[in-house]
Amino acid sequence: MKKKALVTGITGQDGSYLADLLLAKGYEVHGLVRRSSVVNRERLEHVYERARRTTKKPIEYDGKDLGKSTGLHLHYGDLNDSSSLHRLVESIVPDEIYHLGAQSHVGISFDMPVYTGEATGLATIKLLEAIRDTRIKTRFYQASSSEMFGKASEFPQNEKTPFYPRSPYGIAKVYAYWAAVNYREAYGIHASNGILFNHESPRRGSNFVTRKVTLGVADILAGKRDKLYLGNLDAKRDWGYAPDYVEAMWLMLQQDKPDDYVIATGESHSVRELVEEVFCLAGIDNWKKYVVIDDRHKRPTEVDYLLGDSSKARRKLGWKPKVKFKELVRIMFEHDCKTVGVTLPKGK
Ligand code: NAP
Ligand code: F7E
Repeated sequence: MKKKALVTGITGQDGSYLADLLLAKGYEVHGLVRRSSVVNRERLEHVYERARRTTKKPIEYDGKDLGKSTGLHLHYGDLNDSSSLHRLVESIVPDEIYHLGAQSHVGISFDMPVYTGEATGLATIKLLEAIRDTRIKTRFYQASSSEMFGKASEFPQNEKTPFYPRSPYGIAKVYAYWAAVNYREAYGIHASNGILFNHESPRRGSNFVTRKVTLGVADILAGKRDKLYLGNLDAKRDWGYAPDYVEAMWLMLQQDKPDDYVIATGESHSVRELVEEVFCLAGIDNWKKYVVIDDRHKRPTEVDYLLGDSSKARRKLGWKPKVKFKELVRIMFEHDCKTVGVTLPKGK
């Protein structure tokens, strides 16, 4: 029998890569999608396209079930609607639940703190309650974040580093982290936290800094704009590649015992280094001519420096990152140049 997985946040960066991975492994994949006025399935478009090619039939684009032809089933629901979560858990009876859905933008969480608390924090307990109430035997993955370390007290950060969140997003993730630990201890639920450091890709949302820079510089190369507005260039992050990181999520749920794992590259770079790297690939020497510091992109409290120690995951899961900073930046920038129709300068 095919294994069944339920993925929240399937339309997001990680959800779409995880869907690719699970479909390739032969899973029946169920995704929770929320209603919006425009049907938003861009990151899953290649799955639809494959189904169109193999069935040679047009696929109705109503954003719903494509199950038979793709193995991918989409269900309407919302993280803030516990009845929809309960119903899905009860009707699908998934072997594995990957809870990736969240209001995931740290800067925006200062503008929407209550909503972020509900969608990023409380929703985890709603899903765990659905598992507890239905008594199904499943394995649960919580998308925890390096933002929980925030104003970190030690470098690099590992599973034992104390949390000091610096945003409503970070606070909500700490709540969700402890919810997963508590339901594991109180009810014996197989719940694991992946404490993932920043991970990026060509599917990254355009208002996260890596994608904003690769898209922005591609636009500059194409002559579509001449300025890039950014906030704090001094912040340092441990940036990895999203497809590598979803593999770690899957590995966590294949373990007999649930546990918590840091997933990171072990390399940290500043936003300034990111900017320099992308402008260098574009063959533009004087990046300062194009970059404008805009206070609107600064946060009331910043996370200055993150660096992850993923030795536990390397040891116990056999996981390690395949793509590091320079290659990641190149993958993203090449993709964005292609999209706007420019080629990288010779020798780059
Ligand atoms: P993302 O691209 O922003 O995707 C978030 C997903 O959550 C989207 O599918 C979004 O749906 C869905 N969602 C948001 N609010 C919802 C609601 N109320 N009801 C139902 N669905 C909702 O985030 P990501 O980068 O893939 O990250 C995945 C998870 O890992 C998130 O929990 C994030 O906080 C966490 N995380 C990310 C990183 C990272 O560096 N990427 C690191 C650590 C942890 P729409 O498409 O409809 O908006
Ligand atoms: O910011 C600085 C900003 O928004 C990175 C999420 O996936 O990773 C992500 O959170 C840094 C910050 O990611 C701009 O101040 C400068 O210091 O790309 P970001 P994030 O806040 O680290 C963690 C692990 C998650 O869990 C989150 O879900 O870059 N920065 N100028 C800027 N950031 C943005 N967005 N835009 C700027 O113009």
